[in-house]
Amino acid sequence: MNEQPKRETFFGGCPHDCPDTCAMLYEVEDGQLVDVRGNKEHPMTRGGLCVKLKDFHEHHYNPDRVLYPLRRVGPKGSRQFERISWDEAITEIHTRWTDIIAQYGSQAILPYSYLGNEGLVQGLTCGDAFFNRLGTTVNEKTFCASGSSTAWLLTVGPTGGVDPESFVHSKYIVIWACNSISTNLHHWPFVLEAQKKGAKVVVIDSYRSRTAKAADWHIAPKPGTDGALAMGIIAAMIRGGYVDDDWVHAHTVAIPSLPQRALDFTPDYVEKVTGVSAEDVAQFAREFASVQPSVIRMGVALERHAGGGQTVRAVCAIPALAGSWRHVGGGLLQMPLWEFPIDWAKVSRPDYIRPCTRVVNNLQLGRALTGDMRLDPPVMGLFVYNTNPVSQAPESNRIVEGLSREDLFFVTAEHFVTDTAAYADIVLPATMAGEHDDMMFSWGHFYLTLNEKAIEPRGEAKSNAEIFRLLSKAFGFDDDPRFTMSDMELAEHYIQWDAPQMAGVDMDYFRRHGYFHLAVGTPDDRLPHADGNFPTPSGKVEFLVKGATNFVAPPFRMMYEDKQSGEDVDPLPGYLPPRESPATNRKLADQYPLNIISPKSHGFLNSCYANEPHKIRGQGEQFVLMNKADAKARSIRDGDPVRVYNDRGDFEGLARVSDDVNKGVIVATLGYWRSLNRSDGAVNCISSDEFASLGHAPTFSDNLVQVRRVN
Ligand SMILES: Nc1nc2c(c(=O)[nH]1)N[C@H]1C(S)=C(S)[C@@H](COP(=O)(O)OP(=O)(O)OC[C@H]3O[C@@H](n4cnc5c(=O)[nH]c(N)nc54)[C@H](O)[C@@H]3O)O[C@H]1N2
Ligand SMILES: Nc1nc2c(c(=O)[nH]1)N[C@H]1C(S)=C(S)[C@@H](COP(=O)(O)OP(=O)(O)OC[C@H]3O[C@@H](n4cnc5c(=O)[nH]c(N)nc54)[C@H](O)[C@@H]3O)O[C@H]1N2
Ligand code: SF4
Ligand SMILES: [Mo]
Repeated sequence: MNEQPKRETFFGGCPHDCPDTCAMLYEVEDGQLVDVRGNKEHPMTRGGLCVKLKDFHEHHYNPDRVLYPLRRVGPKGSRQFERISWDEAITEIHTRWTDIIAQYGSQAILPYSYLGNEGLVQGLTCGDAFFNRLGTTVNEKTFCASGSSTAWLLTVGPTGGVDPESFVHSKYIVIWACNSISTNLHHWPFVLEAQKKGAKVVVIDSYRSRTAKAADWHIAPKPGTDGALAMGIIAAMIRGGYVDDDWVHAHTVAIPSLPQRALDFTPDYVEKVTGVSAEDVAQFAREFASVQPSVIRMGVALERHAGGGQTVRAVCAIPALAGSWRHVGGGLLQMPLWEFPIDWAKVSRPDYIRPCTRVVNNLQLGRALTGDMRLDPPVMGLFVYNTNPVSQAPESNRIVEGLSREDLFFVTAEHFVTDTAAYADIVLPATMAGEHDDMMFSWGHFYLTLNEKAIEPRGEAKSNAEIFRLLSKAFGFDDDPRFTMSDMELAEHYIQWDAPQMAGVDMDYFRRHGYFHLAVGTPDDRLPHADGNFPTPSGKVEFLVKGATNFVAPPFRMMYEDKQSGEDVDPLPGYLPPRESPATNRKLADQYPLNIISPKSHGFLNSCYANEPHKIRGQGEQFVLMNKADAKARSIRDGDPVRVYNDRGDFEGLARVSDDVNKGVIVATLGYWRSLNRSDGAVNCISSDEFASLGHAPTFSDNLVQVRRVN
């Protein structure tokens, strides 16, 4: 008689660096993952997964996965590896690092990670405690949102802002530099519901994205000029008499200095800088103030130019001036992250950092490895996990040059031999989400989500946390119980269970329900700042901050030194122009006249899935979106192969000629693997590793290039 296969269901949370953090269910039959679906009961993510994750169970069985520890046998980058055992791998890492420490000191080792896995246990900072104890260089992790977070903390403090689910109550919704339909899909139904009830949806984006196409009104400022636009809106609100004076006087700091500065932003000047007409600016100011509740959802892309932080501060002023915080569904949504009661110090253990330890930022890996940073000691050992810098970090040609160094001992933990892992001396096989335990916070909603191990790891894959347990044991760190806790124990250890946001729930609650909406008010009644109560020093919105120095917000930098860079912050919000634009760098623009923006691909999650043929088919080959006039001037027709280049590098793609983008701007989306593109290049070959003004944020929208047809 045939026995029915045993079917079990486990709770999951999408592991990706995506604001949605979908609640999932793993379906397991006879130890095999047979399906992964969205959890229909989850109020925000409602049971649908995106195109990237719709076959997530099959992703676990991808035949290209790294399943065993590998040692390089060919030249760096040749992708020639031999299988070795875990014992051999850990012994070799221990021996090589011990030698490096003896010869150069422990700071010659550089850990390098990001949010490729977003879990508390397996994510961003899961190796920090180990590396801090070892005494390595500290890795500052500011790929994303550190500039806007710094601006946010300075202006409104660590508040979670508006609940994304409260948007159903909004009457005027502004989505600013965010392509929700691709990048924040599960927020979109809430926007649509409001729209159906009569709300106006405005998208402010430098090109006509999918989301801009679905909006009632698309405003298209030139890349990196949003600060001027925001200041222009503030000025128009003041000129038009639309400011909610009572609320502003009670709950903000800076009147009258802000109006004084704003009024310098004359309608003509703003129109000239941003390309947005003075009438549109005035209309926006009037509508945003008068149609309440009005709300702004800020996208990460707002920070990606020289003046990114200042831009975010200026945008933060708009709902305050309009009195939007008075209403449920009014105010600002940046990252709900700040409400999560997580003890980040327990995660990354800054107490182990030795005084005067140096810091290397993620965005400047190429400089660090090639010697341009003049590091003493040089980086001799590199450990990369949860990130794919050759694809995702700027100046990627310099990174490849650095990773090719014969004297660099490079270890990575990965799912695939990515364009970064191709250069590794040792590749360690990492588990996928269905194969390990974790707890997911979210930067797009207020739910904590449990991720249960549903199946045994394939091959010999181990979770990141397990890899760091093995390394801790090799280095004799297991005297600290933190280094021997299981993955689930770590999850429990990191949460501040007695915080009011947890409302008395415990781990058992998660085992029964899978997720929990933090006790921060419900979407129908959350009204955090109707009466001020901002978690700033004054308790008010701080348009004016005196004596602040530039800093990087935790968790991007784990409280190492709060105020490290020392430059003073401009006390008022304002407009700091892009470094690379025809208006600000004429000489560079003569050679490279086009501003490129490189937003997220609809069909990839950063560089994940960009190696799967069916996902590449869905997303389409690397394209370069350009305006008809720009194409014509270069004899480029739709579909032609083109090369995009500047002094930093080049890449090729197929031209897509369209009115969706204005003259002078081109768009090429991110994630494509350069090894799979038509030339050995992708967008980050041309992007700059200079920081933005606040929070050491990247400047991916602040790059000039030229384009020509490839024959
Ligand atoms: N499908 C998909 N979803 C993702 C990701 C992915 O790779 N793929 N990645 C995840 C991650 S890590 C993040 S951070 C989020 C990011 O999600 P978003 O915040 O939506 O970021 P982007 O898609 O990079 O850019 C959003 C929009 O900003 C526009 N933009 C760029 N520069 C400017 C500018 O200077 N001014 C204005 N007004 N608009 C500008 C772009 O044209 C783009 O349409 O998405 C997450 N979700
Ligand atoms: N030009 C340009 N560049 C950008 C951006 C842009 O808009 N434009 N966006 C920036 C932003 S917002 C971000 S967040 C970064 C993202 O950059 P990355 O964090 O580098 O993003 P991913 O491509 O997702 O890389 C994650 C890697 O980690 C691996 N991984 C996933 N889970 C695990 C795990 O559990 N263990 C281990 N060991 N490995 C795992 C995956 O296989 C993948 O190779 O890119 C930045 N780069
Ligand atoms: S990538 Fe984002 S939208 Fe897709 S399943 Fe994961 S959390 Fe949901
Ligand atoms: Mo990101």
